[in-house]
Amino acid sequence: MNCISKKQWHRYERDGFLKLGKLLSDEDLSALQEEIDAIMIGSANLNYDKLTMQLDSLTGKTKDTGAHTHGSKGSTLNYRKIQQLEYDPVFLEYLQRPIFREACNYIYGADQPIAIFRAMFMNKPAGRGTWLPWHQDRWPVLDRDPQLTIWTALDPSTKENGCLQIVPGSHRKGLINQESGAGFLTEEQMEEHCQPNDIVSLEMKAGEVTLLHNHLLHASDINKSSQSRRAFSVCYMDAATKDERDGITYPIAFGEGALTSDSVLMAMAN
Ligand SMILES: O=C(O)CCC(=O)C(=O)O
Repeated sequence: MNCISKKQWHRYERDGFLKLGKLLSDEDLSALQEEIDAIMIGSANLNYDKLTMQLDSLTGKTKDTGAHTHGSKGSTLNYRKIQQLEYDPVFLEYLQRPIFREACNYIYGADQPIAIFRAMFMNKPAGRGTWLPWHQDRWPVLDRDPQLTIWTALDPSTKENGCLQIVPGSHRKGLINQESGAGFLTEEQMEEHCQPNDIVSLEMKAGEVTLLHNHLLHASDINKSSQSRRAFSVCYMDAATKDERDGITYPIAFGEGALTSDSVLMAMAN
């Protein structure tokens, strides 16, 4: 039985996003919150060299964020971004939920092998955070564009603490910054495509999940509140996607060779 109806998919195709509501029980939400805090503090049972971790900026400006490289940058909750979270058994189990397989089946075709382009924690620490400019999720190193990101609020996500801002329907414009091939817009393109009347603040309760088309224009502000804005976002792609850089392959979420908690524990030990 499918969890996502045809009517919902119709809305997704029209708007470029679809709120699925609260998929995490309070217990499961606490488990993810505790795990990410343990990772930041340095007490998680992990090989930190498998993760890439970036500290938040002190100024709210992207240019002032720390290096986004492998390994811990110290025991603090002031991280901006942590990637390769598929190598954490708690996050792996979550991102392999059947409803996410169902979404991938719809987008990429039934039972198509699916890779994880990015399993990412994105944080706006209380009273801090960094402005993320308007962009589409697109990477010129890939031979085709991934289509689907699934974004889970680990805290209430509000205008005050830097929730996602989106331009509904903008995915239908295709790639806007053709010249650079990257997803970030120029000043002129922002002026043209992101007028205040076009923008919707995607507020969500903790534990709520939203599907995002990767070409949907989105941005997020700094956090002006005392509530952190933690989120987990996973970009799922067709496993046949090739990265033009030498030696870069992506782990499998669904299909033959998919990561398991055992394979992750082994990878962590090496
Ligand atoms: O969480 C955010 O503020 C933005 C995340 C984002 O750009 C993404 O998931 O692609």
